Amino acid sequence: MTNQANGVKNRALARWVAEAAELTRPDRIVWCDGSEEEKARLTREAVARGVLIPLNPARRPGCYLHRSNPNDVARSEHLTFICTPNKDDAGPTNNWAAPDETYARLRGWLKGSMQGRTMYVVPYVMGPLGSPFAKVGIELTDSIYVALNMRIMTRMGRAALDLLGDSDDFNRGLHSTLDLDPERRLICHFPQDNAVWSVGSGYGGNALLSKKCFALRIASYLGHSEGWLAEHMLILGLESPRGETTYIAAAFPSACGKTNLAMLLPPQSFKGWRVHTVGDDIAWLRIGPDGRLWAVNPEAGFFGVAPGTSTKSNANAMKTVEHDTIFTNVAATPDGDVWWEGMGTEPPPGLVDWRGQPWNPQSGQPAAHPNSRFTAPMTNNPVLSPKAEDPQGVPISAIIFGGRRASTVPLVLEASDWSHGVFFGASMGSETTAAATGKVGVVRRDPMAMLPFCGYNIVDYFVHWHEIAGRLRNPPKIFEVNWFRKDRDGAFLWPGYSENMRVLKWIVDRVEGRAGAEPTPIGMVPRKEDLNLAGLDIAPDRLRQATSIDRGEWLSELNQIEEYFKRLGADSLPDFERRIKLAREGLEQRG
Ligand code: SAT
Ligand code: MN
Repeated sequence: MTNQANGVKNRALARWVAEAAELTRPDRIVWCDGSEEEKARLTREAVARGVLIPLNPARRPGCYLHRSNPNDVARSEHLTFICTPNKDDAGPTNNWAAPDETYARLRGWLKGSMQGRTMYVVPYVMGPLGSPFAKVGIELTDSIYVALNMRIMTRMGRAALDLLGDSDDFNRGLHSTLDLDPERRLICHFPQDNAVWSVGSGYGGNALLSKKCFALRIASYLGHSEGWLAEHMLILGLESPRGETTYIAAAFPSACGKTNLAMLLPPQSFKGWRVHTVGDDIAWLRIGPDGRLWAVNPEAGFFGVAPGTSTKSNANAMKTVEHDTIFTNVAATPDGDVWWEGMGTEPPPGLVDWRGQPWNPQSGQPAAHPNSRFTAPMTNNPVLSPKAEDPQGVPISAIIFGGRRASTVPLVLEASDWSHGVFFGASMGSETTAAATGKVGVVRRDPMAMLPFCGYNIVDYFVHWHEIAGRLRNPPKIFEVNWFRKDRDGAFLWPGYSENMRVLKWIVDRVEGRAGAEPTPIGMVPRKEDLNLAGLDIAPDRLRQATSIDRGEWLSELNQIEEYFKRLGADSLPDFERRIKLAREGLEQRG
């Protein structure tokens, strides 16, 4: 076995890599340094092995296509485990397994699993370099695709080893694709050890251990004990024509438009308004010395959903993926470009589908997988915030919770205070999407969009959210949004995309105390005159439907929320009980 661990002085790291190699028996160990030379070398090798297919450099310079195993196209939540000594520490929303048994079982699977393969040692930093938020992870992986994606998604290489120094405080990620057999696929988290072992999958959140595994599940656990929050939130800066920027963090479940909102282009009538992206998926939030909530995006790239991304839905994402991007499971055109459903162009003849088969438009099958993705460096984004690399992060003035709901939830609601906002987040629901394996389109409760990502007991997580308030001197206002409400015929009531700017503007105006609102038993809603609707062609009746609170729908929603909290064991949280009671009383009085 060759091992280029030259000059690696960190003994804890060297020892751990040696242990993992002893178990998995790779032919070679390659320590990634993050250099351009290394990127070129790994890319050449991935191309030679058919892992990456080069795209036409005239159309997509520096871009590659990867086709995953068709059985491995989304996160596998049923195979994702939190392994804590006590089952109760994982709580009612997580799959739990005992740490010792799980290590033993995985060791059995991993024995010799890297024979004939290379083990890549991928050191990375989450959070801006020099930031008090920054944390180091090391992923050991036998997937060259993972190593190349990690290079885009994180600050990968030398910088991480430099930051680590001789400390043993780093996330230990061990990843092997084995033979991609779903019967031997498990994604296991050991919060007490700051470790993740993931086997049998090479896809996205299952395999890029920096992302959901470390930056959300493990980090939420660390945040709980250290007094901060790791959240499934985009971060954006909204700059007014006067040059004042307000920062907003927003939680939505996977594949509900977080990337689109984070890169939003305001409509024509909003002259001088600009959105800047700080992050599109994950936020680490801490209370600053000024008593405000400060946020960084721990990632350095975007792992965005391709289908539905178009010049209309997200012109900035289309620019972001013009170069130096890895596409996964999209369709390929005969001239070496990419295509997906909802790209806004007709499928060209001769298209090859995500499986690598000639695509037949009559087949009724999509050409790109619904969860096909692009991995692009955040610096490709034309509206990247100048604060994206700021070690201190950005001060958050508003938090948004959002889901995909065909009915009931209005376009936007404002909470009366922080704890009311925690109730919004804890009770939110969304229709399921293709981002996780399972049935698509059924409403499931997804507290704070963290259901698959909270690495500890969700009831403790709610309490942690409540307790944060006690230390905030200037808490952000909290809102709930729903861009996806439909009329009786199933048509969307609100145009969405760029027009969501109108809702963001109202939110900023509410933060500044400039806009009006109407109280309802559920929360504050904007009246027609409170929203800037200039240049928007929407029938007053449709706007009314989009923003209305239906008594019957909400009485039944509150029953469902109450039942859900009971199932979690969160019904005894005094504030939740009070919120439900107040909302019910208000609705009954409305008659
Ligand atoms: O596959 S990922 O978990 O990285 C994407 C997502 O589901 O948000
Ligand atoms: Mn996500």
